[in-house]
Amino acid sequence: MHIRLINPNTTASMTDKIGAAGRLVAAAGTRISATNPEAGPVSIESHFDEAISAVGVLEEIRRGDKEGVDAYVIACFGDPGLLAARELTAAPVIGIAEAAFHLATLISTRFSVVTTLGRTCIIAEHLLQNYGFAHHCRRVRAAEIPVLDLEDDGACARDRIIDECRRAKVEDGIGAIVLGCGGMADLTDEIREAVGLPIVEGVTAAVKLAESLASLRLGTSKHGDLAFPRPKPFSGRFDYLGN
Ligand code: 2AL
Repeated sequence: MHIRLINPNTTASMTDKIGAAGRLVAAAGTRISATNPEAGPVSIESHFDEAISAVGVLEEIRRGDKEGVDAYVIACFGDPGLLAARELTAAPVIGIAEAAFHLATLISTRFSVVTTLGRTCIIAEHLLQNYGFAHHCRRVRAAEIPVLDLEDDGACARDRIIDECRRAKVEDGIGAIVLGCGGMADLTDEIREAVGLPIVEGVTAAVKLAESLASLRLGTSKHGDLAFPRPKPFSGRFDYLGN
């Protein structure tokens, strides 16, 4: 089974980290590969970044299908391009936010999310509402770190995340915390030990869900709205997408 982790931003060190986190939890016999788009934002921390990154995600899905990938993970906490990706492929596609929310509800009645910058909290809040998880989430919190601080060992990002998780544990009345960025994928064990709560991390959650779906031979439904897009010409620089 080949699972492709798509990091929607173009920072190669984060892509490598996401791949390594996936390999640590993958079953024997599961192949994990990690890619990122050739072009797009180096980090995703706004609606604009998300919109641009979605095109790169969809290009990676097209490439993966030509290579025979069995399941995909979109490894950014806004799940950019998720439904469009599902239209493009018959393989399962899992977003890390939806994966983490699902797993958090199986081990706690209430959870909080700890993400990067305050301005991105609304992205997670919209997803919670759209996915039907809003009642399970007490609060979306920000450690106020830019995403790329997670790539910089000297930036104390880990300590700020742990501080915010400790505040969530004391103030939110929760049983678990969801980490709100793909770049946090290597921090789960340290944060769990420092905070003393179950810490649900989306990349690893999504890998296990993708493995489950693929091994159950459950692919994205091609009946209804997730059917392949209707063939049509695309103009200008998107003409390669047309048929
Ligand atoms: C993210 C993420 O997971 N990757 C990225 O570049 N931005 N999300 C976030 N809330 O910071």
